[in-house]
Amino acid sequence: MIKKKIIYLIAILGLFTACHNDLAPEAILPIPTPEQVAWQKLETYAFIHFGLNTFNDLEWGYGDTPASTFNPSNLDCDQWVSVVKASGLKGVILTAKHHDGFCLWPTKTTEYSVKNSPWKDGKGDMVKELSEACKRAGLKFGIYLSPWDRNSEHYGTPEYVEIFHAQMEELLTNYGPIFEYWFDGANGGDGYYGGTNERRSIDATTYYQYSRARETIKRLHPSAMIFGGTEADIRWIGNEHGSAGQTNWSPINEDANYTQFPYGNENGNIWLGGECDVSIRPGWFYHKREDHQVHSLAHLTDLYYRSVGRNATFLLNFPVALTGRIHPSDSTRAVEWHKSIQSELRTNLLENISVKASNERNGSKYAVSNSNDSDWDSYWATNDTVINATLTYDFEKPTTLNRVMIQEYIPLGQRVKKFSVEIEKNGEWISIKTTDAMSTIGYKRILRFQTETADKLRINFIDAKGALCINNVEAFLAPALIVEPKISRNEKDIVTIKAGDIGSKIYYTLDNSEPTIESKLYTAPFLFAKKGTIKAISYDSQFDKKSSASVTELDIPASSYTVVNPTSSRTDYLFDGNGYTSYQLQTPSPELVVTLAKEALIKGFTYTPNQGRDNASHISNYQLFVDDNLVSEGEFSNIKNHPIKQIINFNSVKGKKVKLKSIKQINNNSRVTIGDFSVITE
Ligand code: FUL
Repeated sequence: MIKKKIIYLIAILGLFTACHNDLAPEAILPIPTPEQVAWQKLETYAFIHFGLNTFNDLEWGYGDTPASTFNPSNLDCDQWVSVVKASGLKGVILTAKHHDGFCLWPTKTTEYSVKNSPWKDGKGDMVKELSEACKRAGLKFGIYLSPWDRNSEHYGTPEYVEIFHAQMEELLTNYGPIFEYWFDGANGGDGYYGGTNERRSIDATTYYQYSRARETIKRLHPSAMIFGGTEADIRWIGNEHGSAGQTNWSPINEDANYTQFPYGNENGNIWLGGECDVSIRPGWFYHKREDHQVHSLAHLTDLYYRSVGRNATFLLNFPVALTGRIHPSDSTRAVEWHKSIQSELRTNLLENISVKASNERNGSKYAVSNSNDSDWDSYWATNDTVINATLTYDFEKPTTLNRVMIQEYIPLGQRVKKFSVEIEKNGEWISIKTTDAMSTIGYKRILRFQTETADKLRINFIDAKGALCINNVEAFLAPALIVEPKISRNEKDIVTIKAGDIGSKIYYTLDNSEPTIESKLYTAPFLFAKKGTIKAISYDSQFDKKSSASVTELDIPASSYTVVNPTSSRTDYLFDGNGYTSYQLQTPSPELVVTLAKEALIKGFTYTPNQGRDNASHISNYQLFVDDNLVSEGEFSNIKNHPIKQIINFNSVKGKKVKLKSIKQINNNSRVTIGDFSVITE
């Protein structure tokens, strides 16, 4: 009798568990809103930086150049849109107003806009032109409106806040659906401000009234994602080079600081997916001098894996040129990049392959076959208590692969903390060889590893915050992509060229011609103690493939400089072609004084900030003297968030003695460092 009762109880319990497990796994908080999920699925979209800065050759205009300077000769938003589309990007965000305050639409709030420019006799509206071009092409449209306004006389007062909100209202009511609204965090302080030319500081957390801004945006565009400000839907990834942390949680704590942005937080209390922004060239705005510095195909492809492949989105910027069109070098590269990714991830080797799971949640809805069907909304799940399990894919014949993509079903939260990938080869299981961390997954994780031929593929989910919910696993064989070489010249004027891949050969030219495999073969470092341009390619004979060319313009040799002040043998760090080795200047009057071996026509200089992790000691405002005459002064705009080599040009002057003086460092830091320094000569 007792036995019967026990059997009955077990049966009831079994039924209960079965029914219970038929239910979807419980969400693990925080979870994304449906709009945040839809945004993440866009994966890649474009930025356009265009405005007065373009015509002033600046990154951050001061707000003092007349609106009449804005004069694109051949503006064509359809050309931008066709480049964006051909690059596989799903939308465009336009800098409707950058920090200089110049508005690309005929706003009622200020005279500082296209309406006072010669473009279309002041009758043009670029926000309208681009939003309509996007509609025609089926692309999404987004707005960047800089809160900081270096032109407005009212900046810093309550009046400006009203102007700022009125600008937002105009942009949100007149230009159709907005998918993303971008508030920039930069607040540099000094500006023109109606001619007062002074420093104005505000508390960005309260001054701009971001809750009110959020209400307006969501009232008019409920599904728009807000970037920046105090009430955002998505988060900046913490750098401007387009790369997320190896571990990247979408959850993060509300009060997180910038250092946590690349990684998020396993126990974060809000869901804020990461967005990786990067320009296709060093600067955000167009500068002719960067025409040969468009990022290489290999670099951009790498960034795709470091952003989308690490649970973030990728925002790729096009600095529109003075004509009003995207430069051909940028458009060609962006389309090549899209094709390269398509070819790397073309054929899913796991499609319809037999797969077994070590655990399957009760109920047919969560079957393991959901992990490699083509339906995003179906997923494989484990029972509630099972947080580690394996998936094994059995190839029918030996299959060669070097990429694995895994996706979690994020509407139920991000769960996986640790996993590993193995392949079975001749009956033996071995781990794949990769430098990628196998920690978080989130919306999408793509691992790159050494090419292997396998009979089976196994994914071990080792630790998670709850039952596993995996909606997609794919594998690919990406063709080899040859990485361009790195060229550098040291303090002894010795040039070294390093290949990006083991096994590639390097060919180079010194006469500005394009290198081919007929050019000079690089075998060892060589002396190059003169001004000139070195171009080099890597070539892999195994695949008969070459990289894009690296181009390095070298000015007068390091041996032509004598450092007069400071006197230290370590000042050779300033000329060693390596921004990671830096020299610290002495305060309170931080300056570098050099003399050249002979008089030269000097037309500019370059300052490479320390490329190491210490970014607090960069010069933000400088003066440059030639033979004791002040020839240039100004700011290194955006150096804090984007510490790239700064190139300053001026009208050429003859001289021999050059002094670079730091007037101010970022955050008023007392330390001053220089990674590299060089003059630019005629
Ligand atoms: C930064 C700005 O200061 C840059 O100029 C650029 O617009 C970039 C996207 O954001 O914070």
